[in-house]
Amino acid sequence: MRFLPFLLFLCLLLTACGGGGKSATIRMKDMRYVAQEVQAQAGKSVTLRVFNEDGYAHAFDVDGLDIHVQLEAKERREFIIPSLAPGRYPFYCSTPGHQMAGMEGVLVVEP
Ligand SMILES: [Cu+2]
Repeated sequence: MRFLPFLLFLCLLLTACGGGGKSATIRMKDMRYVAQEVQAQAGKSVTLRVFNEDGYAHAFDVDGLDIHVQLEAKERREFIIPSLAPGRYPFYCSTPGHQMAGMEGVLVVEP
């Protein structure tokens, strides 16, 4: 039972970390972003979960947040952004031809 205080502490820590932030899921499917507009709140940490549901690779690019990553088929990635300034952050897939085919969206951060 001597681990109990540690476990309680861990629970509190996880609650504290998880309580303030919000998460947003961005799914890629059939050569597009399933939700083309994703909302977040300014000044709070946001966890962006990006999931490539397609059977081929995509990219996830947000110039305004300096995010540029490749996602293999069925790959998931998570980005924790400590604090966002209000505004619109367009995202797109930089794999050649994909943005032209409609792979773009925007992260809207409300004040
Ligand atoms: Cu793509």
